[in-house]
Amino acid sequence: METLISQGIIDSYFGKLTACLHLDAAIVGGGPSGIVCAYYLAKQGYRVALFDRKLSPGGGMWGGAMMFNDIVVQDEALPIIEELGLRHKPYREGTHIVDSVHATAGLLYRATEAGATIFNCYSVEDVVYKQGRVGGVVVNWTPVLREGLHVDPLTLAAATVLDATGHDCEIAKTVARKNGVTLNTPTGGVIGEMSMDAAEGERTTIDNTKEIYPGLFVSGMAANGVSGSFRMGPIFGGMLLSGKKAAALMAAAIEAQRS
Ligand code: 48F
Repeated sequence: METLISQGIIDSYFGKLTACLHLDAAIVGGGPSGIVCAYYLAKQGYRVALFDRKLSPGGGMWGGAMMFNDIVVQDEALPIIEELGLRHKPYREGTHIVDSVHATAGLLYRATEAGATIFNCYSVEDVVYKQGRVGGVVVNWTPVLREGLHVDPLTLAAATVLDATGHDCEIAKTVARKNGVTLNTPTGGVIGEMSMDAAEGERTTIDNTKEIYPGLFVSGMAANGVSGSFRMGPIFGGMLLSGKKAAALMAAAIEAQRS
């Protein structure tokens, strides 16, 4: 029995990993924008994997605000909340309250049910960069990086890569720093986020969701971070709408590469 259990996990896990060696979309970061993007792409039949460095993907959504585990979403994002089947209750002035644990678990469930594969405990430490295009992700175990062990990574190819790493915009920073390239941002580099303006931050998160370098897209707080826009705190409509917009942009880019 003991080795049967082990064999089952080994067979299944390496089958899953092998199936992800050539992806349509590699999503870096399992916060709300990344998970929603994974859901919409997987639902359309694209081969999608999401990588999160933590044991429990979900990013900044689990904890609500200061660990008060509720979040706020606005009317504009309600169609996504309803499509995903998340419970919500109306609040005031066009806003709604969603239990943050229910919402995060629900997003993860719906993305995987749609066909996205989630790899937890994976840190994306670099990208594949060829002929002026981002074409995959370079991954390693989070514990390897935390321990500072000198262990080489694995590489997975992807037609599109999403930086959904939140406030730190890690992938955009890595691409700019290592390759000396100009990004599609107001300065050509990663500007870094501004202080709190919830309404403006929500609006610009969606505007800033775009392809910032051939093959590399940004969503969520990373989108505002690269373009130097405001943070917004525990209101999540912009994150959900950003993930949906990223999925549409990436689907178009995948189709363009296929034709
Ligand atoms: O920050 P995060 O939740 O991303 P998001 O989708 O949402 C932002 C909101 O949660 C909130 C906010 C708006 O209301 O301001 O902060 O922009 O999640 C980012 C995820 O990326 C993972 C990290 O563990 C987190 O779960 N991550 C970051 N860098 C890497 C990574 C990396 N290099 N490799 C793998 N995962």
